Amino acid sequence: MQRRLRNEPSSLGELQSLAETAGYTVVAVVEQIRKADPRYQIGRGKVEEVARLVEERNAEKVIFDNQLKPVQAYNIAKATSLEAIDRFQLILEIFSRRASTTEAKLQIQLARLRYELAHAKEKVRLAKREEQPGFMGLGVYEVDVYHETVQRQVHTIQEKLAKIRKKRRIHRKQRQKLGFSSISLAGYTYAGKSTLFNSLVHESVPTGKGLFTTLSTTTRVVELSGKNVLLTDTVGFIDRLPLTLVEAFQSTLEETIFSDLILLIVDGSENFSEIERKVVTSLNTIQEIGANGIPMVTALNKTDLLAEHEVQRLTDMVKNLTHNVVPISALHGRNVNLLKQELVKNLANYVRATFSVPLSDEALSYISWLFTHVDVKNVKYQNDHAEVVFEAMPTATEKILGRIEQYSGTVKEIVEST
Ligand SMILES: Nc1nc2c(ncn2[C@@H]2O[C@H](COP(=O)(O)OP(=O)(O)OP(=O)(O)O)[C@@H](O)[C@H]2O)c(=O)[nH]1
Ligand SMILES: [Mg+2]
Repeated sequence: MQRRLRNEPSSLGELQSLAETAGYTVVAVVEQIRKADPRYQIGRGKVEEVARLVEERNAEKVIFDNQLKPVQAYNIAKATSLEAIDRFQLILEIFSRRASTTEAKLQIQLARLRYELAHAKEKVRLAKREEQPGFMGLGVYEVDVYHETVQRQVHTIQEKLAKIRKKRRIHRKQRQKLGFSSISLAGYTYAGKSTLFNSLVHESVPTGKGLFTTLSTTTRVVELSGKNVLLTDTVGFIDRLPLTLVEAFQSTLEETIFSDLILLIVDGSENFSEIERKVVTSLNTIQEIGANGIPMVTALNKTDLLAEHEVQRLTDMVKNLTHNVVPISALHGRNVNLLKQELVKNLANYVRATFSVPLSDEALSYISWLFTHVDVKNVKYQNDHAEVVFEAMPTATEKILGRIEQYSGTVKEIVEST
């Protein structure tokens, strides 16, 4: 069910995919063009029509594309004898069904509780009137007690998440120390991120079971022109995701925030207005999570579904929306090598640095540490000095050379490595 203004686009197609992904069979699709009604979201007459349809088709739930206020959900439940949920609750249902890692489960619980918290008082108040589907059992609570109960649960989950996040941060630091550069896949849900990930790292993370197949991150090493790079697959974006959910996924999305390059995947098999909407949503989400400013390469995916001349035309059109566009087919491996070249080109280059350091116990043990952590190219020992040549990412190089200066060493040369 969607209510919209005449100049607003229909999003019933996406709502239907979401509903099917959540395991529902869609028995009727209803649309109304009018202003929002405070009591029902849709008009009073439309509610009666929906109630008749519910009866006729044996429906089990009413799903709204529009956001429902508790009072609207309550009134619709009363009129149809069914629970009414909105798009956000539907997405939460999908996430809950699919979450497999502890972190993903906690993040979804957090999003659910925050949503609950925002509506708790009003929901309990309504449930005290007369219980309706979706409001069951709430009537026994005192308004403030329920609110506090939910708040306490939120705190507990936040604490658990903080622990997991700390671990993740330590891992990321370790990888940075190793001088690896990192690439994060990003893009609208169902664009083909996991398919591309699998093809680049020769793995088999799950793909394509409806929307939001991926909810946790996977990181693997991939070789690009002889360099080892870390590639991360992560959760997809979607239009109009409330900030509570984005925030709940903050730590999963942190992989994107801290990467050296973002590989944006765009589904090229849809019509251009859909492509544009999804690119814009993706770019906005990237900005929202604080990952703007990171170099970006765009893979225009699923070009196997297009005619050759369409591919070129579409590539040019997408170039107006985003950067460094390469048409590919992740499923058939088409142009994947070209994409790899584009990635290497846009990745901050490794630098080759040479330093000289007086031999001391500390310096020697640091040099041996370097051997296990970065690509050491050469070490020459001369009387009381060692001269070392190594390659690493610019940030790691900076840290290493800072350390060398503490051991009274000197930097001899830094060049971009080839
Ligand atoms: N024809 C075609 N289909 C593709 C291509 N790449 C991916 N797909 C299909 O698109 C669907 C979604 O692919 P996924 O890799 O799961 O997409 P995703 O971006 O990881 O999706 P989420 O994890 O849900 O965000 C699957 O059915 C894939 O088989 C392609 O190049 N061509
Ligand atoms: Mg995926």
